Amino acid sequence: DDGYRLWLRYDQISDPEILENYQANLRTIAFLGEGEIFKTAENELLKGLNGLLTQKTQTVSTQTEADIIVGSIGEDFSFLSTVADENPDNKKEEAFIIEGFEGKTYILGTDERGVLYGVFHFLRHLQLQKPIEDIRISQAPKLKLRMLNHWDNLDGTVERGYAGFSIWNWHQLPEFIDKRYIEYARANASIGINATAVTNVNANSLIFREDYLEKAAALADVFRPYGIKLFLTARFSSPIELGKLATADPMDPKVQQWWKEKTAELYEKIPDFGGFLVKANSEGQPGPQEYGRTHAEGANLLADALAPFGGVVIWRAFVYSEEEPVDRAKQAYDEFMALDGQFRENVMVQVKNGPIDFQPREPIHPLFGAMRKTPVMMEFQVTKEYLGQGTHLVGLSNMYEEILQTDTYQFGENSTVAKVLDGSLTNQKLTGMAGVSNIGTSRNWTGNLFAQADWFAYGKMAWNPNSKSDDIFEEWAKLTFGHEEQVVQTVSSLLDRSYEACVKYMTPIGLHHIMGPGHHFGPGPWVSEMSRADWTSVYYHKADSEGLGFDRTVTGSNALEQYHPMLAAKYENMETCPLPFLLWFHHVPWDHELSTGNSLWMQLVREYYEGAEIVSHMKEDWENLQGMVDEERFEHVLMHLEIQEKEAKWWRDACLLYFQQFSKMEIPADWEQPEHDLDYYESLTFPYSPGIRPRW
Ligand code: BDP
Repeated sequence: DDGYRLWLRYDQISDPEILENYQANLRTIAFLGEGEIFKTAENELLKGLNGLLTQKTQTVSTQTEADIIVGSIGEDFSFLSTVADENPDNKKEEAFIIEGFEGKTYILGTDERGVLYGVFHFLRHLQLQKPIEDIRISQAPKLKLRMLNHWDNLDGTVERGYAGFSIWNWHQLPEFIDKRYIEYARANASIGINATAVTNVNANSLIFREDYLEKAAALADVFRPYGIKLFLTARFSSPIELGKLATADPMDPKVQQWWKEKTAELYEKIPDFGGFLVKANSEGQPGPQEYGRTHAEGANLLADALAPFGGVVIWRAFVYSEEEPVDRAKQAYDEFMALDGQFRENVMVQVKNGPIDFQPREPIHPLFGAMRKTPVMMEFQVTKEYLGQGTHLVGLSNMYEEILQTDTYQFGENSTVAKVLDGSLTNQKLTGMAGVSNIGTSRNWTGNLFAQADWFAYGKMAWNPNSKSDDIFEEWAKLTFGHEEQVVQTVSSLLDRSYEACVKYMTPIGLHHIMGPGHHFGPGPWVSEMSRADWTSVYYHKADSEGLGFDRTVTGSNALEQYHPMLAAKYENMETCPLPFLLWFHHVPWDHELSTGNSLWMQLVREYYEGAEIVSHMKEDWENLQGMVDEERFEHVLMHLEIQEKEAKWWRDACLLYFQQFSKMEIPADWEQPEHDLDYYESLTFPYSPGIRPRW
């Protein structure tokens, strides 16, 4: 089994009794609706049932003849409790209900997308072998825009992609439609994703040339029947590069006109185009600041061009200033808080989960809940730039959950990030989440098979940011590997333990940004020479003979003041700051005794060892599944776990040897000692590490 089918494996239901019950009760369907997306729902349901029940499901024209009725939520069905109970969710866009009533199963949506999501949910319900008699499900997405961001370049490479090349074959589009585009849309729709930005945020203006717009339009045509809207990244200097104008100044009427015309051309080709995703004045990308204009002025330029067509601008808050800041963690807040209230109504600000950059663990970004007049959207990583890239098994769902459930306190207690995102606290009309895609040309889509779980989990969290990781793990395990108990248990537990393990063997106790330079592969706490100080490791860990960690309290950069005082209070005291964030906020003496009773040095040593040890246990647990998982997937995962075990030790040994130079303290002599000396680790180079950022 090569994993190509993802979680959509419609093999025959394995439990014979359940199969018999489904076969007897799900023989005929009445489809009461029409439209392109409704048609997709029809095809998907038939395809899924035919596979799961290994029988030919019949389409019938009347409700009386039907076992399953697929249609719209409305008065005709007021006899169903899910329709009658005045649940406000039942009226929201994209909502669905599934209910069993007098021997029939009803799958109804508020709109076509709702029907499609209901159908996929029902198929999953069957895959999970749950009873259908008293089924009663009512769901609506909590966020409106649930999108993937592909960092895919037009030349076919993927920035920070570890699953091969881009699945978009720009060269052969628009004529050649790879079957994968359809499978991609299907997989996304099955977990509720309804938007995708197919080009890299480090953008190329070529995408706006007429022939490339035709190519993009061909993709949009594939996605439309699956309810997915296409977005493109907009390079701010496009009016110069493509339009041959002398400037891209947002206040210049010619520039404004250029964007208006380009946008109109786009909508002619893609009538349901979603809008622009923009990275500006960050890591060399052009932006409004070059003309003395603000991010808001830049975003509004594009927003005005999109407004007549209903499009939105997603403006990223991941910014770098020209001068190097005292604390990089403060930058986005400093720049964007001042602009709150200045953005047009159709602008969303997209904020990474933490203030630095997708580190293994970060506290929440201070903009969540603080920026109130602007819809703030989450940007999570699904790819694993700093989390083991393509090789390590690291279930990101626990990280998503940790961030989403963190209390911002911005509107009193229990103002979690999840609530900020769903707009309920600030009455936002636009809400959303973006995930940086981990998909590529690998046969199994994500390179590492277990990375499929991150794509799946991301979709679930975007649909409902209050989803529970444990449920997601178990569900993914069953959908992907079947129902055998030990398999389900092991797969779920690997996913569950892996995130904490990775944080421990890479960046325990709040360390961050200590990876290899450029490619970001492997440990590099010694990195000190880069074109910017805030790209080095020493800038972040600040190891010296006294201690370790970045003081972000009042005695240091005071980044803490960007948080609500109640949240800041949790972090501000070295004695009470939770250990996972200790070195993020404090410079702690090596011999300082922590709440665990260990000195900082010993805690660091313990955590690095513990992280590596968990990986060894994970590998052993997987080995015990031999014979219970097909050989191809078994070997695939095992080989990756072997690499991970080796690399976890590499991280541990390299980091501890490096920090030991400052602490001058010992690793207990009876513990496994580092295999090599520090010089060896520092001398390693990785010229062809995958996923590297190409020059733009
Ligand atoms: C960093 C990546 C870089 C991206 C950047 C971004 O190293 O490749 O371009 O984020 O998000 O994590 O724009």
